[in-house]
Amino acid sequence: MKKSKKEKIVITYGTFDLLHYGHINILRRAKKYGTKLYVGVSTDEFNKLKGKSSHQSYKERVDNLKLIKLVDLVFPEKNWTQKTNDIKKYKANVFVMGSDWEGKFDEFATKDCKVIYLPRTEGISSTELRNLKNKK
Ligand code: C2G
Repeated sequence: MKKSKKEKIVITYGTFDLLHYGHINILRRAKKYGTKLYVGVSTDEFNKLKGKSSHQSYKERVDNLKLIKLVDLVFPEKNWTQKTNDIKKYKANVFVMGSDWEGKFDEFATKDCKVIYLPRTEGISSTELRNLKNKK
């Protein structure tokens, strides 16, 4: 992908099930590290591999993210190893994840792309929201 010299690409990944303010918070803070924010969304198949279930389908999760103004591109996350290629392909400068992943993606840092972890937002999670729905 081409990018202008002034552009600084931030890349991040997640399931983003039942999109909530914890997700919005990390996307907002991530965007501050650059000019464009690219989001890799776990496909339903990859979620199974991760041992995660989601209430919403991949398409529903992607459609919600596309409505967020600060998100410039949404693409599928299909496996653990694609990050090396994504960073190259999208010319990412900063790779952001929440602190629940602290240290897990350090291997993807390059001379052009740093990996940073931002504190998770307390008191909200997709799991809690799924549980609330199931209790109804
Ligand atoms: N997050 C957060 N605060 C919360 C909940 C989530 O900051 N209360 C962050 C997570 O730390 C992550 C992003 O929001 O950076 C997306 O979270 P999930 O949808 O739970 O993503 P996950 O299933 O952990 O997928 O290869 C990486 C994975 O695909 C991450």
